[in-house]
Amino acid sequence: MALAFYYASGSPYAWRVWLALEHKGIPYELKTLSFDAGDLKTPEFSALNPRRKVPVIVDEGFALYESAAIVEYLEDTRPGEPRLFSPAPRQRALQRRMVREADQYFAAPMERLVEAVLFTPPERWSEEPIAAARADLHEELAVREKAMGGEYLAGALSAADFTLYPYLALVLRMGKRRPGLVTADLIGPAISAWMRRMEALPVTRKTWPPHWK
Ligand SMILES: N[C@@H](CCC(=O)N[C@@H](CS)C(=O)NCC(=O)O)C(=O)O
Repeated sequence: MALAFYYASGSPYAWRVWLALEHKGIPYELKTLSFDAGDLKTPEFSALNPRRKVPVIVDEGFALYESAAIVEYLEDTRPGEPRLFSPAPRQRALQRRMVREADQYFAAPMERLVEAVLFTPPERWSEEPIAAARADLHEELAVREKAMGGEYLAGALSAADFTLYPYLALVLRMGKRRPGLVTADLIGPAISAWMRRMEALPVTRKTWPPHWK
């Protein structure tokens, strides 16, 4: 039985898992849910994730939610190439640290921006929360920019890249909605080049959020 993957278009957390599944070449059955249709509020879905959020996987009867845990589970249960984490403990630790940093320091202001820009109609946009979230993202991106040494965030393409990329892609998308949000000073040259590299990957093309096309 193929692993079931519960997904919703536009969720950066679900996108991370989709990238991981594709990267590792794990067969899966995509179960696309709709926020608007209330698919996440059904008793069936609540039984899989009482928090009623995507992503969720069900692997041979084992249901798991929280995207970072899912990615680690995929690597643990399907070890070997292609990898999501380096087998070398120090490199692996750096990749895990970057996953944690993205979740801790980038996702929070990104979510505030989603609330302030995507979930608020333009006529009710408020400058203060948008500017504050943008400033936090700017600070975090400056840290990433300085740390950028190679083609990917930490050695070979890894879970660290699959975590930050969807977050940043969502910020860029919000920039299209709200002029002045994503200006040249927000993202440095090294991170911009990394974004283009990530964008060109076949796994990214394949998993691009359907409603963004
Ligand atoms: N920490 C969770 C976050 C998951 C999350 O917040 N998912 C959102 C979509 S981006 C969701 O399903 N929200 C439910 C809703 O808005 O009703 C993870 O990493 O899996």
